[in-house]
Amino acid sequence: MAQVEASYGAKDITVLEGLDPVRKRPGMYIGSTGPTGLHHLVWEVVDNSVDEAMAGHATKIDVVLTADGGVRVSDDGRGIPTDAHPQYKNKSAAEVVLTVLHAGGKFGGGGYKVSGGLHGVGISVVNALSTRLRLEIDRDGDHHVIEFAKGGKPQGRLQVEGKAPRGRTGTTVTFWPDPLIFDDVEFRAQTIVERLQMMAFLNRGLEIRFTDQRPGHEGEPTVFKYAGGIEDFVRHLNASKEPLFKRVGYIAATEETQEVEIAFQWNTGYHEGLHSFANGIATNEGGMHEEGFKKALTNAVNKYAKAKGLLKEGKDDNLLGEDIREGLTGIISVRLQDPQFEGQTKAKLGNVSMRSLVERSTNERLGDWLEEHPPEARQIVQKSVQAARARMAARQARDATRRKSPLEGAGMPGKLTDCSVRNPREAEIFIVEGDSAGGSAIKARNPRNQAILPIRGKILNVERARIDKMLKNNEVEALVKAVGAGFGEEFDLEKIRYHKVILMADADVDGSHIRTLLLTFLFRQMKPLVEAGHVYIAQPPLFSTVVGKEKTYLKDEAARIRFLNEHEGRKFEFQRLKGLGEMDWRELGDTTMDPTRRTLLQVSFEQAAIADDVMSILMGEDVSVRKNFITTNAKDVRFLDI
Ligand code: 0RA
Repeated sequence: MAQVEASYGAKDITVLEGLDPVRKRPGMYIGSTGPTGLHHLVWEVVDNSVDEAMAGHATKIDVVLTADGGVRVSDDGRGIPTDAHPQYKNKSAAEVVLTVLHAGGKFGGGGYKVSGGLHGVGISVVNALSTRLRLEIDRDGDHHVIEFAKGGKPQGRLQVEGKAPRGRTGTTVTFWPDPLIFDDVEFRAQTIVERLQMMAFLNRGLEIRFTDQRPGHEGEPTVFKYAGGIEDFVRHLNASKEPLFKRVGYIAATEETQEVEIAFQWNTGYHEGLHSFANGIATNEGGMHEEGFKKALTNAVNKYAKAKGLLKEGKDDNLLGEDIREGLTGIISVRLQDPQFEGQTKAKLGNVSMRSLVERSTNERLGDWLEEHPPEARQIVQKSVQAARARMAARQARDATRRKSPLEGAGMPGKLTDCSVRNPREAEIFIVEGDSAGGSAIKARNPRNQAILPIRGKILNVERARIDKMLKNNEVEALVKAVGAGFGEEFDLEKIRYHKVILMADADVDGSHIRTLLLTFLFRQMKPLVEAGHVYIAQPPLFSTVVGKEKTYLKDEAARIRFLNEHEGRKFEFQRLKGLGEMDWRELGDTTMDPTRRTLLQVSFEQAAIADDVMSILMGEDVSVRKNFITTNAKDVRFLDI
């Protein structure tokens, strides 16, 4: 074979071992035999085609969930080599790739510059775990086909079955996962679509098409193709937010066998949204590429701000990385030979050489970018300065609170009517909307173990408010002090003064609003409290009616209907209770507070996780996104409105 640079054939495919172990211990190869492992098969096959695209030989990948439960992945690359393999005299290289563990271009020398790596267990693993696999290769003008039965047993040899369509080269793999191996062989279209979209973003210009042909799921093909690559990715991530400026920044650098590409844009929010990838694999634990970027970002922005006199001396002399990254949406994508994935979930890039490449190139190019885009640069600095000031103010506020109440139980807010019991396990606190309801609750409570904290009117919008502003709010400050365990990163679950924190508000719109705000605050600032199941929602009854001379309360519509059934033939007038204020204190105690008669709704962490998202949209600044969300997700939001 001629030694040209891209020459790569059967001889390069090295062989390590046979297929049997895969069926014996599937988990060792694909992680699990649950849904994650099942989808792993798809990633494995798609990754091979993406590698071919990354090497510059394929432009399109087509993924189909077939009507008969299979997955078909085709590409328009060079096609897996069909010539004889030197180590396996009468087998084609394609057969070897499909039947020998760890055989494939990735293990040879001159094949691809870079490859997925993490998922690179080889298509042979997919073959081993399928009941049937069909490989079709268009190459040298011929259409080659080979089929494998259960466990990857070849059914005959790779054969030419007619001509390839004119000029076409490429590989098509269709496989049917083995139901004896997997708990369930049903693929989830959304999981696949999301990942394909991510791959399309990370591989600028690559067209990835997905079609679901399963009965009952049939749909139009979804096509992902991004001429803007990771810049489009950033736009996509910021689409539901308000960008600080229109332009998406982009820097790229290549050095020998490694390259980096970064896209970034700030939004007006406060969350950091930095996502990094190595060879197209998400590195959720960060690593050297992220470290290099963060260091250089901090350095470049500080340098620019100082050079332009945008930092007031003495007041804000240094912006911290966290200040600068507030509201930053960024994608860091690196490609390198031999990526080292480390960390708990093998999602942290360990290659040290990446840190210096990313740091050097970011320092240089981000510096240039800031110089070339003065309005954007100024906005970035201004936002960072605000974040730095908020950070310092929050610290001062925290220190002040600590000085005032160094010991637990000391310095309780004036509005709190505390209980007498000292054991937090027995103690509960009702956060009550409105002073009048607060008054009733104080009368109705058991003073031994029930504390009351009235909260008045609208507390502020927690999602939009910064920590320093939030703490200055009297209602929030009272809540933090009463619970007694701090907030934010310093929240200490061990110190909570009540094991039940019960939100009690009206069943109307205002009540729902205050409940949502309080939940947002608790989710964001006292997460462990929610996680441990200490947060509850009181359920005041919705209806009352009179039977004889006695007033009866009914929890909800279902209870009202049950009541009517039980009193068949009689007529009742129901009063719809709007406010806690409409009940006298005895009624409030009997229906809503007395532990032997009330129903409390425990806020679960799953709800919390959803609510966290839900609320950032509900409370966020983008009205259209919010409206759209409420109309399309009314179901999920409902639980906040109990
Ligand atoms: C080994 C060598 C060559 C290509 C491939 C593997 C290859 C594998 C897959 C898997 C899915 N699609 C693929 N496309 C290509 C290079 C062959 C040459 O030098 O022409």
